[in-house]
Amino acid sequence: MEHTTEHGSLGERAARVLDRNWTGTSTVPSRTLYPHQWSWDSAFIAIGLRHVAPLRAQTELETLLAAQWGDGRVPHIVFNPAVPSDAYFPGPAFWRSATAGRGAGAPAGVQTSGIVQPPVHALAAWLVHRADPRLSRARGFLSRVYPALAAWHRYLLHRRDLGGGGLVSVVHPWEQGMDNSPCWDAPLARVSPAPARAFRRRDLEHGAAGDRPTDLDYGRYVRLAADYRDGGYADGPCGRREFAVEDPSFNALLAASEHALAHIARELGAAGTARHARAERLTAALVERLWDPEAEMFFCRDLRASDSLDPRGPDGSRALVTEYGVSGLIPLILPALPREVAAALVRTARGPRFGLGGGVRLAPSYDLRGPAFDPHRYWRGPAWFNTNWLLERGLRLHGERAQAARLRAALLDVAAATDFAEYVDPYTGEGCGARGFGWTAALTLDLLD
Ligand code: 9YW
Repeated sequence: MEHTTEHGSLGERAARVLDRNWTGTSTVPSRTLYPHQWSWDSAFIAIGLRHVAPLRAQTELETLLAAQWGDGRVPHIVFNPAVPSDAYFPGPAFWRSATAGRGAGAPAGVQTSGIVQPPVHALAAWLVHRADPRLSRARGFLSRVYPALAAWHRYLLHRRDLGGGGLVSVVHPWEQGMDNSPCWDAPLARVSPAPARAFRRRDLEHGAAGDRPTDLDYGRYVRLAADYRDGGYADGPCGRREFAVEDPSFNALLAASEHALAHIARELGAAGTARHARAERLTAALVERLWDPEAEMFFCRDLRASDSLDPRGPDGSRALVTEYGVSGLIPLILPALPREVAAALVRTARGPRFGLGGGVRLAPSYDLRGPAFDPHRYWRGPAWFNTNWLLERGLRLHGERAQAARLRAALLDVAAATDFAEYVDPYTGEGCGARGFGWTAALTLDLLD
């Protein structure tokens, strides 16, 4: 399809979205729904911005990392002080980073949330550097971000290996980024929701209720976040969580970013070998702990479910949440994935649950045949651009060129037709949620390159 209209080429339109969403130091995901800086959004946005504004791409990541906490965590939201503090819930008054996060080293000069999001940043930093190495070297970009990225990974690997098996756990569904995925239904069912009168949702003023998480889910999100905050955002032995899940996508992105950190280290004159080895260990741990060879899928591991089970006994596998979320396909981005695992994952992606072999425009966020599938409700079915961009990369990496080319073409068509929607109906490509969405525009630019 020709991507030029009377409004300019698709690339120009995408660049205009990023211009409109730029605040001067970072890019908002959406002017209406999400008016602050979000962590993994910024990484994807930088990956696209590098093609049209490399300096802004570097600044995007530097702004985020300037809000890093003393313990190494990179917060999932950095609040823009110019935006009214009640524009988004939960806002700065809920998280109270400067006071509640003091023990964990929250910065004093900026307000942030206290949870994290997937570590796509080292991968983004490496790709941003490669887009304009001369500018990057002149500004000392990599040497400035490297220590922060290394501390971020250290935090995850040392403070968040709650299962002791070499993988990171998320302690809130928002940390993994796919907020209301059916993968969280079982682990969340144990959490008693905060009463509806205790908070006011602002998202429903900007998005259709049928496209958003339910009130019951929101009550549970608020409860979990408030408990974490009230415990001083502590992750140590005394910070035992009600919700702790090892997620395939989060850990795969960490491994991919660890490979990227190895490249960065080499560029800076150090050996990257130890980092590559760590990325390979993470890949091996993913396969050992989350891969189900019969199902040909990676699943989440619910650590609290395994508490009551003997992990060595036959029931240990019950701790796997056998819901087919798109998260379970994302390890395809890993170069060290065993060949038979990669081949099986491609079969699953092309099969009836995700439909890439035929039947959908883009891969859904959840099993087309699953009982909880809903083509419009956020992460319970709709297709998202960041996950499909990752799948396109994974397919290419593992030699599935024709499948990757089809997916790339579909992504560009759907982005163009929906004015860069936040997410879409996987069957029809009909746009849902916000328009002019940051990572949709950015990843379009990246695919056009
Ligand atoms: C919310 C900003 C964020 C994304 C998440 C997505 C959503 C925030 O928006 O969460 O209020 O639900 O689920 O992945 O980073 O785009």
